[in-house]
Amino acid sequence: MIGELSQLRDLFASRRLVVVSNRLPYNPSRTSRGIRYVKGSGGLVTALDPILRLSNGLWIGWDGGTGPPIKRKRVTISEPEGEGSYQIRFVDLTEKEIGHYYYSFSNRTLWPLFHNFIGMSHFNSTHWMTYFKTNAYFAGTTQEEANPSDIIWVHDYHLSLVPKFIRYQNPDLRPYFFLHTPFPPYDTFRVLPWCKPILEGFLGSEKIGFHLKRYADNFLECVEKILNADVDRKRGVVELEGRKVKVGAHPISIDYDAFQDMAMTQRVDKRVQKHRKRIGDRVVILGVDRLDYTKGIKERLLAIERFLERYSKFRNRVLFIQVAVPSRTRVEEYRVMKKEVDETIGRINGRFTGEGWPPIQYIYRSIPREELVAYYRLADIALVTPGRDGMNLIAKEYVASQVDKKGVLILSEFAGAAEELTEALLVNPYDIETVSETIHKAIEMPSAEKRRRMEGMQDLGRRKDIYSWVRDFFEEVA
Ligand code: GDG
Repeated sequence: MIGELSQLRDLFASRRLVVVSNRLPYNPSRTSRGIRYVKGSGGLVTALDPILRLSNGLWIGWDGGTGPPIKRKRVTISEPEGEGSYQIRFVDLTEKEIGHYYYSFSNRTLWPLFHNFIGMSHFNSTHWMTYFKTNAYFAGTTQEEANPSDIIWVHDYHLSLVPKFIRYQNPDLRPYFFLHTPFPPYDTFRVLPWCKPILEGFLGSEKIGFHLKRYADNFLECVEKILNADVDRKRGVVELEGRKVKVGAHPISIDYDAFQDMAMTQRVDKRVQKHRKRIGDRVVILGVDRLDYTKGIKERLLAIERFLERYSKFRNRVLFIQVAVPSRTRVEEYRVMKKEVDETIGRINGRFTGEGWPPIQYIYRSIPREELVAYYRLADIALVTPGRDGMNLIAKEYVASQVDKKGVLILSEFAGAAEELTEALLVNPYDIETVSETIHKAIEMPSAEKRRRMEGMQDLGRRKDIYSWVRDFFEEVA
């Protein structure tokens, strides 16, 4: 990692990094001592925060609208001291923009479609128009702030039109783009009435990154068939209007050392011991997700129920801890799903509590990173079973935090992470019977096999961390 960091330092010391994403990495919050900026907890923030600091960079985005209104356009983030600083630039959104651009077109049209949940996609031209205009607004703000010598990196499906708008507004600016979700197959993507302008939006970039080759191939097929553009699928190059756009696979990762180091601290150790005292020698199975229908939480609960039905000797011998972080609570599908999850947990706990413990402990909130790592270290089994997931960082964080190498990762074959974490027990999350059998297999697995599998995944995690992800993505940039 040291080598990678110094290479990144060289690159970004001469060229400022400007990140553009829907959400800013820090959210304003009112305290008795005035407004404080609180760091978000997502994977992208953890990844890019140190890199923005070393490049004295700029992050452009929306503050999420939950904190106090901010009158200033820009704020410098300089805490913690001694770790460099960077600026954040606010993009203010109106209620209508938040409703149409964010909650509707981004999260009720593109999100389900990109995850292959076509039936859940809503197609509404008013929402599309606001998405279009809001993307133009993000691009305008970027154009106001950036110089041709900057490296501009636009992120995710919310901002798919931004690269084209930036280039249109100022041809000297050369944006890069990364998509954090899957990119669906041609037959799914072509259902979108605005599939053409979305592809053209992506192609305003110098380079487009996806987690997997499969997603990049899907994209290239769509470009070829929908835009009739010149595509070299083997080299991953699109030729358009006399320009070449590179398209490639760059699986995102985590700050592996940071997770491992935290897992080894005394504070985490104490937390683990405290939990163990409470739980005794029960087998701990862990799920951690944003509460999202793509994450397969309902099916996972059914697999736990089936496991308890089939293997009665394990009743009162296992505890399933599900951490669910509230997400997109204004969207109807998310509210419906929350109700279903609540009811399913109630039913299973009612059915199997008997004289012993409720088998499911449900934590519906975001927990501090240290507590999360303690759960990762504690868990005998991590059940990471999304119905579809671009990558899934929880799987990688669990592996990094398993310093005792006693745990088993059960991973959905539909998570991008399954392509790298091949020593996990891979399952089809919709096959409830097999998932319940796999839980049993994980419990019975000999310690030597657990260790061997975990070490294999840890080797990979150490070699391919978040710093190598950024370095590889910008490999060709001088
Ligand atoms: C999108 C793609 C892709 C979660 N709960 C807590 C918490 N987290 C942090 C985890 C992790 C992140 O949130 C979740 O990352 P995922 O990758 O699992 O999922 P998405 O949010 O859907 O992310 C996904 C990712 O982008 C990156 O490209 O992998 O496929 O959908 O980092 O640590 N953090 C804290 N408390 C929690 O309760 N502190």
